[in-house]
Amino acid sequence: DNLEREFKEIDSQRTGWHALFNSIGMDSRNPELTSKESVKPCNRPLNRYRNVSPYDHSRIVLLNSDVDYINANLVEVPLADRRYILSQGPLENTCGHFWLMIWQQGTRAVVMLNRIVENNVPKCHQYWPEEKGKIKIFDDVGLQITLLQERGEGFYIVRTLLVTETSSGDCREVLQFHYTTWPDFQVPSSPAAFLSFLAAVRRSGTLENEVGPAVIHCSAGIGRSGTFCLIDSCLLLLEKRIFSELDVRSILLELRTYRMGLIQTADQLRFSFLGIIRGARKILCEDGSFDGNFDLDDDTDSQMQTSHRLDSSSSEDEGKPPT
Ligand code: PTR
Ligand code: PTR
Repeated sequence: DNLEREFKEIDSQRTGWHALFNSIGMDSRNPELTSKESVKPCNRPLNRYRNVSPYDHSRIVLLNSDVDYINANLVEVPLADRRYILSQGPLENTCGHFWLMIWQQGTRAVVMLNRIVENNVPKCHQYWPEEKGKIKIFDDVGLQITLLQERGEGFYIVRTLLVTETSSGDCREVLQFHYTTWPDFQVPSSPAAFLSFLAAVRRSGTLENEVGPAVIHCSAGIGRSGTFCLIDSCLLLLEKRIFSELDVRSILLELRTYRMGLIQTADQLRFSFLGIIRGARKILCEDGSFDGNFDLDDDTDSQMQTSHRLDSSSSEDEGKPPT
């Protein structure tokens, strides 16, 4: 309720969300945290965008491999008992590293929030086989990936992939939840759509602590991926009733100490509040018992609609993949 009051208050001010977003800091880099590995000459070609680097302290280190670097961080929310790996969308020369990370970290799901090509610009390399039964082989890391199953759910697709270590024959199934309708620097069509996607990921059990951290990625792995993690972790904190009042801003600042630039626009920040409020209503409904299902029946609360669009000042600035 406090959150809802805060939301309405910020919404009522013409520059409210931009002001809040700016107060959190447009400058995505935390000056106290280093990203020395990412700028080493050997690692530069492994970054999709030159202005998006993993902090050294939380970067994922690849083991037993010629290359130990990948543009990905472990992002933790200790109070919610949640961990995620946030990663850039793989480049052609980092797809093997991406799968090696998944294999070594015990990951059970990949949450992909972008499309391979957006506005005619490649945003991510096709890192999984496109046809059922087909295999993609990554000799550089000794892994092969098979597409076992693919199920369309309208605005997202769930794929079952099999990761096999070529040398031992050991294998593990990994689910990929692919949200196909969320343009970069923008927000999903509605909180209800996003929350039903989140509920599907949660139901699979792949975000739980008994398995390795899920890999969340978009193109840069900061804007859309940050929005996903902020909503999920804030809802989890509410479910666990850790706080009587939830301070979304400070949770975001905390998340940003693990990976830079999480949440890229004022509109994504507004959408996060919206998702948390809508999700929290479901959690805190009637008897207070939460069935783990965010599928919402009504999405018509006019004041909460996303039709209130911010004229986002951020123009699309595509970083070129390093050459
Ligand atoms: N160089 C790009 C920029 O700053 O515009 C990097 C970038 C690209 C940042 C996409 C964020 C992006 O969005 P997302 O993290 O949602 O893929
Ligand atoms: N050909 C690359 C480009 O698209 O700009 C060259 C390049 C990329 C050079 C990244 C340097 C880069 O890293 P940094 O910005 O850290 O110097």
